[in-house]
Amino acid sequence: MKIALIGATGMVGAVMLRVLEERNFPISELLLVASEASVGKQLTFKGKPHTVIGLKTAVEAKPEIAIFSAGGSTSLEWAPKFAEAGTTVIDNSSAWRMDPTKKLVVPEINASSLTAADKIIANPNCSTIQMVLALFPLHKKYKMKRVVVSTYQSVSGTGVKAVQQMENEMAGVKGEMAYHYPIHRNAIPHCDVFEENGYTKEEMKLAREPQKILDDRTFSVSATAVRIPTAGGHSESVNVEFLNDFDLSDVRKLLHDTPGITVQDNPDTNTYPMPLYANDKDEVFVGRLRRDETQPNTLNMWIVSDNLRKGAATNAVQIAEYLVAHKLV
Ligand code: 2RA
Repeated sequence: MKIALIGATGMVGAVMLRVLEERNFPISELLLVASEASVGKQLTFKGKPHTVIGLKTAVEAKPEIAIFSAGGSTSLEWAPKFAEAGTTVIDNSSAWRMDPTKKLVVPEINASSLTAADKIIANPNCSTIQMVLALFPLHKKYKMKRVVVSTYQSVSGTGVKAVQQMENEMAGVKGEMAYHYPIHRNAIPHCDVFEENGYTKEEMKLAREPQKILDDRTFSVSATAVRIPTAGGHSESVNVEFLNDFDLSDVRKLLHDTPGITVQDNPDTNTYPMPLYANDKDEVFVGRLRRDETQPNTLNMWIVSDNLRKGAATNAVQIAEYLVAHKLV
């Protein structure tokens, strides 16, 4: 399989390379692609040096699959060019997610909707993936009516500059600011940019993407996204009201039996998910399961996952694995 990695020099690109190697993805030729400024750089994959190439060269090489982690504008311009050349694109940006002609895929939920005709496939937003995977089995059985989610998002979701700002501030060193405010010892209720309605783009991704992934517009999501000084992953406090009542032990079993989910939930032993321990793992960790005693049919849960892995790189590679396994490329 000839595969191109667009954005190979970025944070998600680096994790993508690790995941491809860990999962022994069947690669006959790997094209590492980045902006013109990075062309010629050497990156290592499976112990071998690879020279970074430009987008035009990569399109002409006609890879079977191109995984993009290079921002929305690059995806909007170049994904159609790869698709026209016969390449199947898996895109990590928000560019194609809400396009009605493109699939938005979490493999454990809706990979079966994919066909060979899907030449541009969107990877959902990291905070969406972990939430919707945990809600999926419960929605199937109890039917969601309304979700209220508050996120506690790692600086790694913003990128290298934000991680560096946090580390500089922790060390008492002045440096470039990724955020308007200090992040060390702070919580910033502002992820991405504000929209007209007073919500941020991050919050509207959480409000809009789950309905497309679950193919169900009968439930609604209200979100507050907050940036906190962690490095290991995103955490989410989710309050979900169902149309039907549920049994807590059945909720636990449904989650336990869902591929990709690990339940960590025992107050007696202080067992619950935390980003420090989710870091560099592929699972979505769920805990703090408890009935909301203030209203019927409503559950509280705590969801944690590494936003660079299942939230981005691993989900994209799993889509690629599905395409190969089902001979769709
Ligand atoms: C964030 N989900 O965490 C967004 C993009 N990675 O900033």
